[in-house]
Amino acid sequence: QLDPLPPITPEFVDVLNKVCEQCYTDFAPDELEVGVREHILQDLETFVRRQFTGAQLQLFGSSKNGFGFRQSDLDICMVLEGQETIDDVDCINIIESLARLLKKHPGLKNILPITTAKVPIVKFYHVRTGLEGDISLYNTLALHNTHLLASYAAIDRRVKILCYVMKVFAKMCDIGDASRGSLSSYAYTLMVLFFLQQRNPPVIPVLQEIYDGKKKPEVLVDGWNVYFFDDLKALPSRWPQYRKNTETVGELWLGLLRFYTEDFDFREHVVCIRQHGRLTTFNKQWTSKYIVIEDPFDLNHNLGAGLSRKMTNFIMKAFINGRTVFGTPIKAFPPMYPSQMEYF
Ligand code: 3AT
Ligand code: MG
Repeated sequence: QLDPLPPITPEFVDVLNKVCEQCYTDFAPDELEVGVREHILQDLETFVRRQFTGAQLQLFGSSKNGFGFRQSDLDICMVLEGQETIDDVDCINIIESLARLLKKHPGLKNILPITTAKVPIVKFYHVRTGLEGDISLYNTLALHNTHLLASYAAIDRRVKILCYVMKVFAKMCDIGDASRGSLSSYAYTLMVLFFLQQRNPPVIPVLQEIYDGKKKPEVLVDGWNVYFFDDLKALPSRWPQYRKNTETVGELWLGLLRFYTEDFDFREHVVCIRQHGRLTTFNKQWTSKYIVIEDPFDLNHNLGAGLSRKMTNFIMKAFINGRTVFGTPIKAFPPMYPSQMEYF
């Protein structure tokens, strides 16, 4: 029941390219803002060490993966020096006492421990910058998936731009907030990366499938193999398809919307960035869900698991509308209103 799309003229590809580039320049933080985040982190670490000697704080998520917005939250992971892991009871206790400590920090407000979530956190609001943030403990896999996403972002400028466009699209269509029953930014980023790996010729490789010798190296974290090829300087000689794809971001963006509405069979296939070969919902025994996105490291984790049927339909409709809007030539898209910009 998809509308047929008219042929895409070179002029319209130009418009699409401009819209995509604009998304990136409007929303990407500059170096100053990156510095501010590091500064807040340092200050928090010093403060937390008053009570937790040997505490080490690290930024992850979009502050580090290359797809951050000016107003993105601060995702912080805390570990204690000399301690490898933590059990659930200790974790909740530390989160609660961390919350009590942070309440004494003059620069923070709205301290809220959340101990019932799968990953317990303390939420906070940083008054001077207006940034929100949360601290989790031993969220080691998240540090690794952040590094994986950052590596993909560093391979090709188009990766970065498309991930921004996707995040803006998701926020604008109201389909990008996992805490309200839709999908997280992380999930949408995985969808973009998967599309870029499946494109012919591919824009990016499958970094988890590049290694020396016959067997994939094993780097175990929480029982999962987090190995991936991260020597990006060596990539051109290790990946024969390097820079073979010469499409523009505009073509790729429309290509992505068409891929997820025309080609990809959600009922049967899994969005899976750790292997190039097809993975089916049947393989994973995840047939009861319509949107299935496998975490690249925690293979038991389906990022679409929390979606209701209604939300799934809502997300699919956003993609179908997106395909029509971005696939129908007009002279130019109207500029965004400042009030819409502030939304991010
Ligand atoms: P925003 O710019 O904040 O929207 P983000 O990439 O920082 O994008 P989140 O703040 O939602 O996304 O998440 C922070 C990081 O936590 C991103 C990823 O490393 C990890 N993460 C988030 N959701 C999941 C998930 N469902 N499974 C595994 N890791 C996750
Ligand atoms: Mg974040």
